[in-house]
Amino acid sequence: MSSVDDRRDVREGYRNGGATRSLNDSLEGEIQAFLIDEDQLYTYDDLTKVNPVTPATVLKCLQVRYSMKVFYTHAGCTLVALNPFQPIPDLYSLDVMKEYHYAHQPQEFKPHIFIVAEEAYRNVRGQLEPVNQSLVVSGESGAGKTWTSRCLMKYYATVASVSVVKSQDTVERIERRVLDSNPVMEAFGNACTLRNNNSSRFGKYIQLQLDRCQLLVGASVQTYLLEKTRVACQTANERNFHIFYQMMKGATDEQRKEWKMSHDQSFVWLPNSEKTIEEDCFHETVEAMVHLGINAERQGEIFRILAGILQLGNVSFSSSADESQPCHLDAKSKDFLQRAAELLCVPAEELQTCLRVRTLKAGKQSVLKPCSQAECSVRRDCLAKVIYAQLFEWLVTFINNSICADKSTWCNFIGVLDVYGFECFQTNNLEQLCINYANEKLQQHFVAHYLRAQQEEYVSEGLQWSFVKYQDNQSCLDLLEGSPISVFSLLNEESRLNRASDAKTFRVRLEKELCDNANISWDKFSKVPHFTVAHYAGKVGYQIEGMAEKNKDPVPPELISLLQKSNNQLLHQIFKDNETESQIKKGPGKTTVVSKFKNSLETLMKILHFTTPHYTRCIKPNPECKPLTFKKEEVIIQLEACGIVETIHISAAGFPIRIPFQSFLQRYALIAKHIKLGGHSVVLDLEADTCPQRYVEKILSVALKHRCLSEEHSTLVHCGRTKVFLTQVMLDLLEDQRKKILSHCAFTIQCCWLRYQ
Ligand code: AOV
Ligand code: MG
Repeated sequence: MSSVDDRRDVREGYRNGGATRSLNDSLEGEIQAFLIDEDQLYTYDDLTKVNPVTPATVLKCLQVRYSMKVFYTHAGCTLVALNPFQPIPDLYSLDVMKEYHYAHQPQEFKPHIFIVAEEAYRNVRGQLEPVNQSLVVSGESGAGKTWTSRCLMKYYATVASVSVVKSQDTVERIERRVLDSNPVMEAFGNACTLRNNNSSRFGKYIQLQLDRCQLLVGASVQTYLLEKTRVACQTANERNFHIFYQMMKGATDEQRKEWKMSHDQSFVWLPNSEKTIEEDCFHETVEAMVHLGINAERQGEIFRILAGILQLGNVSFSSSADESQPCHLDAKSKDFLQRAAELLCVPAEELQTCLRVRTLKAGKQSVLKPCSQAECSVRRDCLAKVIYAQLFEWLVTFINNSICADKSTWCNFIGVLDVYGFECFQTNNLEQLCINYANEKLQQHFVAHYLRAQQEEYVSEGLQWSFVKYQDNQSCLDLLEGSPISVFSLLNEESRLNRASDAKTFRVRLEKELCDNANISWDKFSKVPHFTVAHYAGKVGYQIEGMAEKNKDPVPPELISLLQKSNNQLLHQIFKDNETESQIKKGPGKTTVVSKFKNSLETLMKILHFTTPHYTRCIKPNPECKPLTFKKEEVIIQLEACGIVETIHISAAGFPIRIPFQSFLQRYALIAKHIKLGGHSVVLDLEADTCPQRYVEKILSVALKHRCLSEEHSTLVHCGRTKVFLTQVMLDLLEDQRKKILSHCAFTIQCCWLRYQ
């Protein structure tokens, strides 16, 4: 496994054309030049206020704030969240939630994830029409995405149900269920990795459904590609999914007996069980399952299936002397296999045969062929993976049925996206390729939605604007998913070929077909065939061996028919329709892992596109997950990778608020109308002139002339071709003026009315 230093070298090397940067040189120099008002640094709530904006100054500002235990900082339109790696008392308490929720201007409060939450909540109502919102939480593994997503969900579960109209009981149950979906999904879908003790091994987009009164009435979850390989194969120093350890540690004696899990029993698929982590809490998971409506009987079925998987992991095969005979099982393995069959409620004999003998179809005839030792192990692993993955899917469907509101009861949603973070290990395979591809897609969404769109709009609206350069990751995405030739298309082709995949030939093919793309490279002297992709967050080398097979993800039909015979009701139900499903889906290239993943991410991107996004960038301040430890080298890499400095530049120089001319006139024309010039009100003849831009300019110049706005303010607003571009300061000023005039009008009317009386 890679050491953290390995990883840093890889990533630094990438950004510096191969030379390892020393932070003590250039960067430190820049920081020194900036140290003048270090005392004040912690007060910069928004990095756009830091002057000058350079990677060094931004880094220093965050470091000082972190040392003062200030973990959130705005960076223009994004929020930067530094992981404290220790619980911070009262930071997320009910009182704090209320403070932000009831604030007139939450933005004036200290930066917090609740500002983002509240902004999205208020935005749902929209200025003209309600708009769905998406909260996109990104960052590398262990940066704090899942934690942040939980905070967001808790916030809405609290503030969106305070003024309850319906019976207290109904609402309490629904929020509770929505929140309870977290521990259950995390128990089954998270695991301890080298990067994070509670690493999400699946992606999740949860839509919180709001009714007309903006109350939380339900939710729906979409999950993305669970890393099911982990069930049967755990890399050194990593663990299997939490749920197995929770069972092992939390079971009662009776359950232990039922699940054939005695204290002294060790399981091959349960490595590092001596390590105790916070997430090992069986009781909490079971309680949450109960709240979600999973009854005791169903739970029993689930846990027996999981216990069966563990037994299966202890079965090992040894090759038989006679090749025409199936592999040999020693007495112990036979025992484990027997127990697995009992727990999975399938006939033991048939299980044995399925694992050791392949059925080849030749026309209408079937031929039985003994599997090699390696093939037997692959089939055993495959059985475990298919059971676990389908069980997870069943669980997600169950949760959705339990928390989803009827379509007629909700009208808008706030989506929270929490996917697995960027990963780079010493050995990376299809799992990492998919995870990093998902992160590339999100980065592209950010670049397209914010960096590029914002600048293009300035130009198209005719504003004076000097372009800020940013790292566009389109070419990396072209490399991975583009058409007609890309890593994915070649991989799919390789998976479709019905031959034992040859890693070396595949590598040569990649090299030949993709040599024009600068984002891919090869170390020709490396012993293991691999290719290296320059992702936006760093270079990652992917091992080719086994990739095409994993992408194909074949499940021997014998295994499915075996599971369909199970007397475990749940297992039977899960696999009942499996065959028909696979027949429907059949079609070239449609069923490979990357194709399915690509399609599901494309659907997600479409949803994100039609919502208003809010970005939170979680930063991991040190790779060891140590409390309150800030390592500049680690942070700077992440800041640069996600384009924080560019974001700040664009935000600082930009005008985040845009109001179409017509709306601007409707709202602010009264400012100019009510300014008295030489004792007379200014009359703006809005009907006579056809150019709305001129009216807007007139309003602004009148306001300026009459000192409602000062010269200095005039730089805070620009007229484009169709919209007025403003800074927040300018908007606040205009709103103040408007309010003053309206209250003055109200007062005048009241006086007139009294006089008239
Ligand atoms: P991730 O979701 O970004 O990684 P997590 O949200 O699981 O990372 O965070 C990792 C750990 O950091 C958590 O288990 C907490 O112990 C700690 N942590 C994060 N945020 C906070 C916070 N605001 N306050 C206190 N502790 C925090 V991955 O899922 O691996 O990409 O695939
Ligand atoms: Mg996570």
